[in-house]
Amino acid sequence: MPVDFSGTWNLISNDNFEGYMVALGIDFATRKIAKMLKPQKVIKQDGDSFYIHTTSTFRDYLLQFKIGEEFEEDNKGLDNRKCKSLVTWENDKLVCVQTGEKKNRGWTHWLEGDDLHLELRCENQVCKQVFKRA
Ligand code: VLZ
Repeated sequence: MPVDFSGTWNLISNDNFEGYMVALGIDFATRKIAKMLKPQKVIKQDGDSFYIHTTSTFRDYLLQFKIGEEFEEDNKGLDNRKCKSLVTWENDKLVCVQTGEKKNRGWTHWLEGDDLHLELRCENQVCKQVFKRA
């Protein structure tokens, strides 16, 4: 049985989101707003199908994908750069590689105790987020 990420999750810590946003080329004004946000994630996991909806008072981002199937990601409302994304299992971690203009772009989700962890990567920047069940 694979890990089940399903649920509603609230952000409790957000380390170096600023560096990650700078690496993505997010402008100053947007960064000032975005770093104050406490986003919530709603994850629905059904076999190999995932729905990850990140919501905040400022912007929302919806991602839907199947494990092992590459898809076009538009990053709408984030940096708006299109990339080819592929999500796979690496043991109990969900690993996304986002191939495009930005080097070393991707993210990893995993569970640790009752917490949901997320590492966001772009170029030489790593943002580390932790979420608790709502
Ligand atoms: O998460 O890629 O769970 O997409 C932040 C919205 C969304 C706030 C960050 C507005 C998306 C920010 C992070 C304005 C610049 C992400 C994946 C893994 C799913």
